[in-house]
Amino acid sequence: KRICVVGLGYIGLPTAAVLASRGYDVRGVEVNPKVVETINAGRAHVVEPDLDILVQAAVQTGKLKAYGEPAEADIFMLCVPTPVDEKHGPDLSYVEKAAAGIAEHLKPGNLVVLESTSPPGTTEKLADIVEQAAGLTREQVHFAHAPERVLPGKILREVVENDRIVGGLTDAATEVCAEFYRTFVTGELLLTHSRLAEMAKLVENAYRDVNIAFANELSLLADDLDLDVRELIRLANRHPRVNILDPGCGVGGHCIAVDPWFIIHQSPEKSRLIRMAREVNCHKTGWVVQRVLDRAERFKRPRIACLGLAYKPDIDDLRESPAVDIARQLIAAQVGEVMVVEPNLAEHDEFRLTSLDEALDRADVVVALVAHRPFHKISPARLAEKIIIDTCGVLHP
Ligand code: SAJ
Repeated sequence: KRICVVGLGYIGLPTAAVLASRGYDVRGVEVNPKVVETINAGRAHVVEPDLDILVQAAVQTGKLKAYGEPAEADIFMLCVPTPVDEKHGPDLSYVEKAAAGIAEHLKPGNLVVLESTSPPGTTEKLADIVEQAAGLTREQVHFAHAPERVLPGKILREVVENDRIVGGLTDAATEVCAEFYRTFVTGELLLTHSRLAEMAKLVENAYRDVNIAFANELSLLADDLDLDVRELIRLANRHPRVNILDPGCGVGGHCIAVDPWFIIHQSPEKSRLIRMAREVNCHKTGWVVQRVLDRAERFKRPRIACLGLAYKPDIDDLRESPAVDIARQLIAAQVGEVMVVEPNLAEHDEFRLTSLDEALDRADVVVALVAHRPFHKISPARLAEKIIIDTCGVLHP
Protein backbone atom coordinates (compact mmCIF):
# COMPACT_ATOMS: atom_id res chain seq x y z
CA LYS A 1 0.00 0.00 0.00
CA ARG A 2 1.09 3.57 -0.66
CA ILE A 3 1.04 6.05 2.17
CA CYS A 4 1.39 9.78 1.94
CA VAL A 5 2.56 11.38 5.21
CA VAL A 6 2.05 15.15 5.17
CA GLY A 7 4.35 17.02 7.56
CA LEU A 8 7.73 15.47 8.42
CA GLY A 9 8.38 16.93 11.86
CA TYR A 10 8.73 15.31 15.29
CA ILE A 11 5.72 13.05 14.62
CA GLY A 12 5.55 12.70 10.85
CA LEU A 13 9.15 11.67 10.23
CA PRO A 14 9.33 8.88 12.85
CA THR A 15 5.91 7.63 11.73
CA ALA A 16 6.94 7.66 8.07
CA ALA A 17 10.18 5.82 8.88
CA VAL A 18 8.38 3.16 10.95
CA LEU A 19 5.81 2.60 8.17
CA ALA A 20 8.58 2.29 5.60
CA SER A 21 10.33 -0.27 7.79
CA ARG A 22 7.08 -2.27 7.79
CA GLY A 23 7.20 -2.44 4.00
CA TYR A 24 4.82 0.36 3.05
CA ASP A 25 5.73 2.67 0.17
CA VAL A 26 5.88 6.01 1.91
CA ARG A 27 5.82 9.41 0.28
CA GLY A 28 6.79 12.02 2.85
CA VAL A 29 5.57 15.54 2.12
CA GLU A 30 7.26 18.56 3.59
CA VAL A 31 7.06 22.25 2.65
CA ASN A 32 10.60 23.01 3.77
CA PRO A 33 12.92 22.10 0.86
CA LYS A 34 15.94 21.79 3.17
CA VAL A 35 14.15 19.11 5.17
CA VAL A 36 13.22 17.25 1.96
CA GLU A 37 16.87 17.31 0.94
CA THR A 38 18.15 16.14 4.32
CA ILE A 39 15.73 13.21 4.45
CA ASN A 40 16.43 12.14 0.88
CA ALA A 41 20.11 12.12 1.83
CA GLY A 42 19.15 9.53 4.45
CA ARG A 43 19.37 11.78 7.50
CA ALA A 44 16.89 12.94 10.14
CA HIS A 45 16.55 16.67 10.78
CA VAL A 46 15.09 16.15 14.27
CA VAL A 47 17.09 14.73 17.14
CA GLU A 48 15.58 11.52 18.47
CA PRO A 49 17.35 8.30 19.55
CA ASP A 50 17.79 5.81 16.67
CA LEU A 51 15.78 7.90 14.22
CA ASP A 52 18.80 8.57 12.01
CA ILE A 53 19.46 4.85 11.50
CA LEU A 54 15.83 4.12 10.71
CA VAL A 55 15.54 7.00 8.22
CA GLN A 56 18.78 5.98 6.55
CA ALA A 57 17.55 2.41 6.11
CA ALA A 58 14.13 3.53 4.88
CA VAL A 59 15.63 5.86 2.29
CA GLN A 60 18.28 3.37 1.18
CA THR A 61 15.71 0.64 0.54
CA GLY A 62 13.65 3.15 -1.45
CA LYS A 63 10.62 2.71 0.82
CA LEU A 64 10.70 6.33 2.01
CA LYS A 65 11.13 9.34 -0.21
CA ALA A 66 10.42 12.98 0.59
CA TYR A 67 8.76 15.47 -1.77
CA GLY A 68 7.39 18.99 -1.66
CA GLU A 69 3.92 17.95 -2.85
CA PRO A 70 1.45 15.14 -2.12
CA ALA A 71 0.45 12.61 -4.79
CA GLU A 72 -1.98 9.74 -5.24
CA ALA A 73 -1.91 7.16 -2.42
CA ASP A 74 -4.15 4.74 -0.53
CA ILE A 75 -3.74 6.35 2.86
CA PHE A 76 -3.01 9.97 3.78
CA MET A 77 -1.70 10.88 7.24
CA LEU A 78 -1.65 14.50 8.33
CA CYS A 79 1.06 15.30 10.89
CA VAL A 80 1.16 19.08 10.54
CA PRO A 81 1.50 21.66 13.31
CA THR A 82 -1.64 22.97 15.03
CA PRO A 83 -0.35 25.92 17.04
CA VAL A 84 -2.42 27.53 19.79
CA ASP A 85 -1.66 30.15 22.40
CA GLU A 86 -3.33 32.14 25.10
CA LYS A 87 -3.94 35.21 22.94
CA HIS A 88 -4.80 33.90 19.50
CA GLY A 89 -6.50 30.55 20.02
CA PRO A 90 -6.04 27.61 17.65
CA ASP A 91 -4.41 28.14 14.26
CA LEU A 92 -5.71 25.41 11.94
CA SER A 93 -4.24 26.91 8.79
CA TYR A 94 -1.70 24.07 8.35
CA VAL A 95 -4.48 21.46 8.51
CA GLU A 96 -6.53 23.49 6.06
CA LYS A 97 -3.60 23.81 3.65
CA ALA A 98 -2.81 20.10 3.93
CA ALA A 99 -6.47 19.21 3.30
CA ALA A 100 -6.59 21.41 0.22
CA GLY A 101 -3.28 19.95 -0.94
CA ILE A 102 -4.40 16.31 -0.79
CA ALA A 103 -7.96 16.91 -2.04
CA GLU A 104 -7.12 16.69 -5.75
CA HIS A 105 -5.30 13.38 -5.23
CA LEU A 106 -8.06 11.63 -3.28
CA LYS A 107 -10.09 8.73 -4.66
CA PRO A 108 -13.14 6.98 -3.23
CA GLY A 109 -12.07 4.36 -0.66
CA ASN A 110 -9.01 6.34 0.51
CA LEU A 111 -8.33 6.82 4.22
CA VAL A 112 -7.36 10.25 5.60
CA VAL A 113 -6.01 10.23 9.16
CA LEU A 114 -5.41 13.37 11.18
CA GLU A 115 -2.69 12.73 13.80
CA SER A 116 -2.13 16.36 14.81
CA THR A 117 -3.49 17.44 18.19
CA SER A 118 -6.65 19.34 17.29
CA PRO A 119 -9.68 20.97 18.88
CA PRO A 120 -12.97 19.00 18.71
CA GLY A 121 -14.56 19.33 15.28
CA THR A 122 -11.33 19.51 13.26
CA THR A 123 -11.75 16.12 11.56
CA GLU A 124 -15.21 17.23 10.41
CA LYS A 125 -13.70 20.45 9.12
CA LEU A 126 -11.13 18.43 7.20
CA ALA A 127 -13.92 16.41 5.56
CA ASP A 128 -15.78 19.61 4.68
CA ILE A 129 -12.74 21.08 2.96
CA VAL A 130 -12.23 17.91 0.94
CA GLU A 131 -15.90 17.78 -0.01
CA GLN A 132 -15.83 21.37 -1.21
CA ALA A 133 -12.57 21.01 -3.08
CA ALA A 134 -12.98 17.56 -4.61
CA GLY A 135 -16.68 16.78 -4.30
CA LEU A 136 -15.96 13.61 -2.31
CA THR A 137 -18.28 12.93 0.63
CA ARG A 138 -17.38 11.40 4.01
CA GLU A 139 -19.09 8.23 2.84
CA GLN A 140 -16.73 8.00 -0.14
CA VAL A 141 -13.48 8.89 1.64
CA HIS A 142 -12.82 7.66 5.19
CA PHE A 143 -11.77 10.34 7.68
CA ALA A 144 -10.45 9.60 11.17
CA HIS A 145 -8.52 11.14 14.03
CA ALA A 146 -5.79 9.04 15.66
CA PRO A 147 -4.01 11.49 17.96
CA GLU A 148 -0.29 10.99 18.39
CA ARG A 149 0.77 10.16 21.95
CA VAL A 150 4.53 9.71 21.73
CA LEU A 151 6.96 11.05 24.29
CA PRO A 152 9.95 12.88 22.81
CA GLY A 153 13.02 10.78 23.64
CA LYS A 154 11.05 7.53 23.30
CA ILE A 155 9.24 8.21 20.06
CA LEU A 156 10.23 5.14 18.06
CA ARG A 157 9.15 2.78 20.80
CA GLU A 158 5.97 4.64 21.67
CA VAL A 159 4.81 4.99 18.04
CA VAL A 160 4.53 1.21 18.01
CA GLU A 161 3.80 0.24 21.60
CA ASN A 162 1.36 2.85 22.91
CA ASP A 163 -2.36 2.14 23.02
CA ARG A 164 -4.01 4.34 20.41
CA ILE A 165 -7.34 6.10 20.20
CA VAL A 166 -8.92 5.75 16.76
CA GLY A 167 -11.94 7.95 16.08
CA GLY A 168 -13.60 7.88 12.68
CA LEU A 169 -16.10 10.32 11.27
CA THR A 170 -18.24 7.28 10.41
CA ASP A 171 -18.20 3.75 11.84
CA ALA A 172 -16.75 2.52 8.57
CA ALA A 173 -13.91 5.05 8.83
CA THR A 174 -13.13 3.90 12.38
CA GLU A 175 -12.90 0.31 11.15
CA VAL A 176 -10.74 1.12 8.12
CA CYS A 177 -8.42 3.28 10.20
CA ALA A 178 -8.11 0.65 12.94
CA GLU A 179 -7.31 -1.99 10.34
CA PHE A 180 -4.41 0.17 9.15
CA TYR A 181 -3.03 0.93 12.64
CA ARG A 182 -3.21 -2.77 13.54
CA THR A 183 -0.49 -3.37 10.94
CA PHE A 184 2.14 -1.39 12.87
CA VAL A 185 0.85 -0.76 16.41
CA THR A 186 1.28 -3.47 19.04
CA GLY A 187 -0.63 -1.50 21.70
CA GLU A 188 -4.39 -1.76 22.04
CA LEU A 189 -6.62 0.24 19.68
CA LEU A 190 -9.45 2.11 21.38
CA LEU A 191 -12.26 2.74 18.93
CA THR A 192 -14.50 5.78 19.18
CA HIS A 193 -15.70 8.71 17.06
CA SER A 194 -13.60 11.65 15.95
CA ARG A 195 -14.82 14.31 18.40
CA LEU A 196 -14.23 12.13 21.40
CA ALA A 197 -10.79 11.21 20.08
CA GLU A 198 -9.93 14.89 19.63
CA MET A 199 -11.02 15.81 23.14
CA ALA A 200 -9.38 12.75 24.74
CA LYS A 201 -5.98 13.82 23.45
CA LEU A 202 -6.40 17.32 24.86
CA VAL A 203 -7.56 15.91 28.18
CA GLU A 204 -4.46 13.70 28.50
CA ASN A 205 -2.13 16.67 28.27
CA ALA A 206 -4.31 18.97 30.38
CA TYR A 207 -4.44 16.29 33.08
CA ARG A 208 -0.66 16.17 33.22
CA ASP A 209 -0.47 19.97 33.38
CA VAL A 210 -2.92 20.04 36.30
CA ASN A 211 -1.05 17.31 38.15
CA ILE A 212 2.29 19.10 37.69
CA ALA A 213 0.65 22.36 38.82
CA PHE A 214 -0.40 20.58 42.01
CA ALA A 215 3.22 19.50 42.53
CA ASN A 216 4.49 23.00 41.81
CA GLU A 217 2.02 24.48 44.26
CA LEU A 218 3.18 21.99 46.87
CA SER A 219 6.76 23.11 46.26
CA LEU A 220 5.82 26.65 47.28
CA LEU A 221 3.89 25.47 50.34
CA ALA A 222 6.74 23.18 51.40
CA ASP A 223 9.18 26.06 50.98
CA ASP A 224 7.16 28.17 53.42
CA LEU A 225 7.23 25.29 55.89
CA ASP A 226 10.89 24.57 55.27
CA LEU A 227 10.09 21.01 54.18
CA ASP A 228 11.68 18.98 51.40
CA VAL A 229 8.93 18.82 48.75
CA ARG A 230 10.33 15.70 47.07
CA GLU A 231 10.32 13.78 50.33
CA LEU A 232 6.80 15.09 50.99
CA ILE A 233 5.56 13.83 47.62
CA ARG A 234 7.44 10.55 47.96
CA LEU A 235 5.67 9.86 51.23
CA ALA A 236 2.21 10.92 50.01
CA ASN A 237 2.65 8.81 46.86
CA ARG A 238 3.05 5.69 48.98
CA HIS A 239 -0.71 5.87 49.46
CA PRO A 240 -2.19 3.40 46.95
CA ARG A 241 -4.45 6.03 45.37
CA VAL A 242 -2.15 9.07 45.31
CA ASN A 243 0.17 9.76 42.37
CA ILE A 244 1.62 13.28 42.35
CA LEU A 245 4.12 14.23 39.64
CA ASP A 246 7.38 16.14 40.16
CA PRO A 247 7.70 19.88 40.72
CA GLY A 248 10.19 21.74 38.55
CA CYS A 249 11.05 25.21 37.29
CA GLY A 250 7.87 25.36 35.19
CA VAL A 251 6.30 23.36 32.38
CA GLY A 252 7.71 23.49 28.87
CA GLY A 253 7.63 21.69 25.56
CA HIS A 254 5.21 22.09 22.71
CA CYS A 255 2.42 19.96 24.19
CA ILE A 256 1.71 20.05 27.93
CA ALA A 257 2.29 23.81 28.15
CA VAL A 258 0.31 24.45 24.98
CA ASP A 259 -2.58 22.02 24.49
CA PRO A 260 -4.63 23.12 27.52
CA TRP A 261 -5.26 26.37 25.62
CA PHE A 262 -7.38 24.46 23.09
CA ILE A 263 -9.76 23.54 25.91
CA ILE A 264 -9.66 26.96 27.55
CA HIS A 265 -10.41 28.71 24.26
CA GLN A 266 -13.29 26.39 23.54
CA SER A 267 -15.01 26.93 26.92
CA PRO A 268 -13.30 29.78 28.79
CA GLU A 269 -15.97 30.05 31.49
CA LYS A 270 -15.92 26.38 32.35
CA SER A 271 -12.24 25.49 32.25
CA ARG A 272 -11.29 27.26 35.46
CA LEU A 273 -9.08 24.54 36.92
CA ILE A 274 -7.27 23.99 33.64
CA ARG A 275 -6.58 27.72 33.28
CA MET A 276 -5.46 27.95 36.89
CA ALA A 277 -3.01 25.09 36.34
CA ARG A 278 -1.46 27.06 33.47
CA GLU A 279 -1.17 30.07 35.77
CA VAL A 280 0.37 28.09 38.61
CA ASN A 281 2.95 26.50 36.32
CA CYS A 282 3.89 29.83 34.72
CA HIS A 283 4.04 31.47 38.11
CA LYS A 284 6.53 28.86 39.30
CA THR A 285 9.00 30.04 36.65
CA GLY A 286 8.80 33.65 37.86
CA TRP A 287 9.07 32.49 41.44
CA VAL A 288 12.37 30.74 40.68
CA VAL A 289 13.80 33.93 39.14
CA GLN A 290 12.83 35.93 42.20
CA ARG A 291 14.23 33.29 44.54
CA VAL A 292 17.59 33.38 42.75
CA LEU A 293 17.74 37.17 42.84
CA ASP A 294 16.88 37.21 46.56
CA ARG A 295 19.49 34.63 47.45
CA ALA A 296 22.15 36.29 45.27
CA GLU A 297 21.67 39.65 46.95
CA ARG A 298 24.37 39.03 49.52
CA PHE A 299 27.04 39.15 46.80
CA LYS A 300 28.21 42.40 45.26
CA ARG A 301 28.50 40.88 41.81
CA PRO A 302 27.15 37.33 42.07
CA ARG A 303 28.31 34.68 39.65
CA ILE A 304 25.20 32.61 38.92
CA ALA A 305 25.39 29.23 37.16
CA CYS A 306 22.18 28.07 35.46
CA LEU A 307 22.30 24.31 34.91
CA GLY A 308 20.17 23.24 31.94
CA LEU A 309 18.26 25.00 29.16
CA ALA A 310 16.20 22.19 27.58
CA TYR A 311 12.51 21.80 28.36
CA LYS A 312 13.14 18.47 30.09
CA PRO A 313 16.01 16.12 30.99
CA ASP A 314 18.44 14.58 28.49
CA ILE A 315 17.17 16.18 25.30
CA ASP A 316 18.33 19.19 23.28
CA ASP A 317 14.82 20.55 22.64
CA LEU A 318 14.37 24.13 23.88
CA ARG A 319 10.80 24.76 22.76
CA GLU A 320 8.77 26.68 25.35
CA SER A 321 11.47 25.86 27.87
CA PRO A 322 11.02 27.57 31.26
CA ALA A 323 14.78 27.18 31.84
CA VAL A 324 15.43 29.45 28.86
CA ASP A 325 13.03 32.04 30.32
CA ILE A 326 14.78 31.90 33.65
CA ALA A 327 18.27 32.30 32.19
CA ARG A 328 17.01 35.18 30.04
CA GLN A 329 15.36 36.96 32.97
CA LEU A 330 18.41 36.55 35.18
CA ILE A 331 20.63 38.03 32.48
CA ALA A 332 18.18 40.90 31.99
CA ALA A 333 18.23 41.63 35.73
CA GLN A 334 21.92 42.62 35.33
CA VAL A 335 22.91 41.77 38.89
CA GLY A 336 26.17 40.04 38.09
CA GLU A 337 27.42 37.32 35.80
CA VAL A 338 25.11 34.57 34.54
CA MET A 339 26.72 31.38 33.24
CA VAL A 340 24.57 28.97 31.22
CA VAL A 341 25.35 25.24 31.06
CA GLU A 342 23.63 22.92 28.58
CA PRO A 343 25.55 19.67 28.01
CA ASN A 344 23.17 18.59 25.21
CA LEU A 345 24.02 21.56 22.99
CA ALA A 346 27.32 22.48 21.37
CA GLU A 347 26.34 26.11 20.99
CA HIS A 348 23.41 28.50 21.19
CA ASP A 349 22.54 31.67 19.29
CA GLU A 350 21.50 33.70 22.31
CA PHE A 351 23.55 32.32 25.21
CA ARG A 352 27.27 31.81 25.40
CA LEU A 353 27.44 28.31 26.89
CA THR A 354 29.85 27.53 29.73
CA SER A 355 31.14 24.05 30.52
CA LEU A 356 29.81 22.42 33.67
CA ASP A 357 33.29 22.32 35.16
CA GLU A 358 34.02 25.97 34.63
CA ALA A 359 30.61 27.03 35.90
CA LEU A 360 31.01 24.99 39.09
CA ASP A 361 34.50 26.37 39.61
CA ARG A 362 33.37 29.95 39.40
CA ALA A 363 29.77 30.12 40.65
CA ASP A 364 28.60 31.66 43.91
CA VAL A 365 25.03 30.57 43.19
CA VAL A 366 24.15 27.29 41.47
CA VAL A 367 20.63 27.05 40.02
CA ALA A 368 19.63 23.59 38.80
CA LEU A 369 16.87 23.95 36.21
CA VAL A 370 16.87 20.63 34.33
CA ALA A 371 17.76 17.20 35.76
CA HIS A 372 20.19 16.24 32.99
CA ARG A 373 22.22 13.07 33.63
CA PRO A 374 25.64 14.78 34.07
CA PHE A 375 24.21 17.01 36.82
CA HIS A 376 23.31 13.97 38.94
CA LYS A 377 27.01 13.17 39.14
CA ILE A 378 28.09 16.51 40.62
CA SER A 379 29.88 15.67 43.87
CA PRO A 380 28.83 17.42 47.10
CA ALA A 381 32.39 18.75 47.45
CA ARG A 382 31.97 20.83 44.31
CA LEU A 383 28.90 22.50 45.76
CA ALA A 384 30.37 23.29 49.16
CA GLU A 385 30.00 26.89 50.26
CA LYS A 386 27.81 27.80 47.34
CA ILE A 387 24.22 28.90 47.43
CA ILE A 388 22.15 26.09 45.89
CA ILE A 389 18.74 26.49 44.32
CA ASP A 390 17.67 23.10 43.05
CA THR A 391 14.33 23.32 41.22
CA CYS A 392 14.40 19.76 39.90
CA GLY A 393 15.93 17.62 42.65
CA VAL A 394 19.14 16.84 40.79
CA LEU A 395 21.81 18.11 43.22
CA HIS A 396 23.01 16.38 46.36
CA PRO A 397 24.81 19.03 48.37
N1 SAJ B 1 7.35 17.97 33.97
C1 SAJ B 1 7.37 18.33 35.30
N2 SAJ B 1 7.09 17.36 36.23
C2 SAJ B 1 6.82 16.07 35.87
C3 SAJ B 1 6.79 15.73 34.51
C4 SAJ B 1 7.06 16.70 33.57
O1 SAJ B 1 7.61 19.48 35.65
O2 SAJ B 1 6.61 15.26 36.78
C5 SAJ B 1 7.62 19.00 32.94
C6 SAJ B 1 8.83 18.68 32.07
O3 SAJ B 1 10.02 19.09 32.69
C7 SAJ B 1 8.52 19.46 30.83
C8 SAJ B 1 6.99 19.40 30.75
O4 SAJ B 1 6.55 19.02 32.04
O5 SAJ B 1 8.91 20.81 30.96
C9 SAJ B 1 6.43 18.42 29.73
O6 SAJ B 1 7.18 17.21 29.71
P1 SAJ B 1 6.52 15.77 29.59
O7 SAJ B 1 7.60 14.77 29.63
O8 SAJ B 1 5.45 15.65 30.60
O9 SAJ B 1 5.73 15.76 28.21
P2 SAJ B 1 6.06 16.09 26.68
O10 SAJ B 1 5.57 17.47 26.41
O11 SAJ B 1 7.45 15.79 26.31
O12 SAJ B 1 5.09 15.01 25.95
C10 SAJ B 1 3.70 15.00 26.28
C11 SAJ B 1 3.26 13.55 26.59
N3 SAJ B 1 1.90 13.58 27.14
C12 SAJ B 1 1.60 12.95 28.30
O13 SAJ B 1 2.41 12.33 28.94
C13 SAJ B 1 0.17 13.00 28.75
C14 SAJ B 1 3.30 12.72 25.32
O14 SAJ B 1 2.80 11.41 25.56
C15 SAJ B 1 2.48 13.39 24.21
O15 SAJ B 1 2.51 12.65 23.00
C16 SAJ B 1 3.09 14.75 23.95
O16 SAJ B 1 2.97 15.51 25.16
C17 SAJ B 1 2.33 15.40 22.82
O17 SAJ B 1 2.88 15.44 21.70
O18 SAJ B 1 1.18 15.81 23.01
